[in-house]
Amino acid sequence: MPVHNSDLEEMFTTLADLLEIEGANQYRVRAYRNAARIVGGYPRRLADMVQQGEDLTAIQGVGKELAGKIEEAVRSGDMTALQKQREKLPSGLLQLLDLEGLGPKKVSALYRELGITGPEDLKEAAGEGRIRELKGFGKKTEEKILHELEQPAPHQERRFLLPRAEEVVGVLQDYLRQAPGLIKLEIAGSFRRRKETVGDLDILVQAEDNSRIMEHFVAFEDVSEVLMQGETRTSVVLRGGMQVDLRAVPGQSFGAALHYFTGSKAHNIAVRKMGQNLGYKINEYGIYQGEEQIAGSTESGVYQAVGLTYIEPELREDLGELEASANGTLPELVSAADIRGDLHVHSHYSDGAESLRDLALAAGARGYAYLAVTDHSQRLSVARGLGSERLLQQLEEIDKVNAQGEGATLLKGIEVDILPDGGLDLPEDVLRRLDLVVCAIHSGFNLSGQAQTERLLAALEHPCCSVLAHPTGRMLQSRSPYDADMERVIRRAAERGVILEINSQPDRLDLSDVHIRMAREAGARMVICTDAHNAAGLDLVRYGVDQARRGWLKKSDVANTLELAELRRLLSPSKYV
Ligand code: DGT
Ligand code: CA
Ligand code: CA
Repeated sequence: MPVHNSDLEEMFTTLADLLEIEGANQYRVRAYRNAARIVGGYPRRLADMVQQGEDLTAIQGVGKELAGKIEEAVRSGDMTALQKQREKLPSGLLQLLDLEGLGPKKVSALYRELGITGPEDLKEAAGEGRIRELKGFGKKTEEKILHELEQPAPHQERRFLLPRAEEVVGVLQDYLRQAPGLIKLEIAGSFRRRKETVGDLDILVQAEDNSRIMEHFVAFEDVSEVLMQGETRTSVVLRGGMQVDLRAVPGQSFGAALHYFTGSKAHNIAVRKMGQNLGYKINEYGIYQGEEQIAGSTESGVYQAVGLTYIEPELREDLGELEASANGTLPELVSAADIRGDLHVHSHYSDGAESLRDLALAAGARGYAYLAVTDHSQRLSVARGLGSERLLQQLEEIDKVNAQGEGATLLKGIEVDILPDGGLDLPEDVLRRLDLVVCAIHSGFNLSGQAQTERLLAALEHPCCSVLAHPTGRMLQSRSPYDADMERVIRRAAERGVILEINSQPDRLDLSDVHIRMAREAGARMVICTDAHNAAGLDLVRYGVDQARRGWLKKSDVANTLELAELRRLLSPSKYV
């Protein structure tokens, strides 16, 4: 059974959650959270490294103990430490973590102070008004909990974040390529369109012998259920719940099928309509005029047949891309190679893993010209946020690292908390000493729409605010965006010259594609950042780039495609208006 990096990440996260609920030493909890982040963001498959006998302690942040746990998990599929911790605590507690607004700290208080062991107890206690008495909870929280518990479990189809889907694709693709007689293989569907979550995987093959491919596919070691097996289509469910549809098509239909199964459905329907207007019939096998197939072996042939130029998969949502293609106004989309640096990265001064020098070197090794160090500010004490004094020390060290001239140039920054009233968490005279000030909300997610909007607008008025990070606060699959009027916020940011972040963390991807378009239309500048907490995290930038592409961004829309001197010019005026 392949153990993916995301499986390891989940194990360490659960271990940290359980320890935190139990009230274990904060230091241990944090160590496992860091472990989760390291394995989750690691660019190579740890399972392969274990199998090849590589030394895991060579990975930054992985010591002997962690390496042992990873090896155990890869070999056995579980961790003894996690099993033990599971046995210690009621299993219902983990379910509580799924409720919005309940993190391990709150669950810990519920368990240890009120003896709540699961959703049933929680409902009872909330009904009796006992939750509001607890420190850190209030009447509002209690009402919210009750409300959530009373909702019928939402009938939600299960979706997977992109990195999770990529892991599966990586292993499965390698496996399928070993199949006898395989000619071509492409991944289609929402995965190819780079949507932030994927419902199921759609794989297309051309093969000499379809049934042999299908046999090979269902024999994949991770298949837990075969939903249907046919000559041209087979669907399976993998361990972990992901469905994979495999379709085999002949070469003369490969382009038409790739187009059809890439979608989106709305895009397909619009293209088909264009074809119909020209008197053609379009389906997943080809484009036909009467009985004769006039296109379909290549995807670009499909577009050409209906009078369009090729449309990138990220744009295929029927949101104007057909018109733009017909008019020759499709944007030349930004690409990962255009990115010249990262403007939102954490070091070991706050909750990151890396030293300043190592960050500069890692960024340099990626070919970046610059990297802004933006640790948390003091208010975020759980992340060891910096006060003025430590920030000033950091600035001195940045000067020293830059003076050595190795790697990328470090820029002086901070990820400063936006306080509930919209003020910033550090004095203005300190902020003025920085190259850029990344402003973000990390608490008070539940303010009313009006209060939250005003808070964000107030932050934009601050003379030092250069970037608004993860502007909507959404966490995919776990936290809704704040209640705020994003249209107003985006418009004001554009007017003030404040840059809006596209945060590349795969569970954030914030701004969303919709807000990116809104921002582009408002004339706002954007920046694609990783919010990395270790060097490997810099790789996540590609998810942000995908998101930017889905938002129709060109290179010139994205500030961190600029060379350093140009970037400095862009950043400095905002400090002095
Ligand atoms: P997902 O899996 O929910 O993340 O999203 P998709 O886009 O991968 O959707 P999926 O797997 O249901 O189908 C793959 C593609 O097949 C879809 O993007 C477009 C095409 N398709 C599916 N059903 C229809 C349909 O009824 N009409 C048309 N024209 N195309 C369809
Ligand atoms: Ca799909
Ligand atoms: Ca599908």
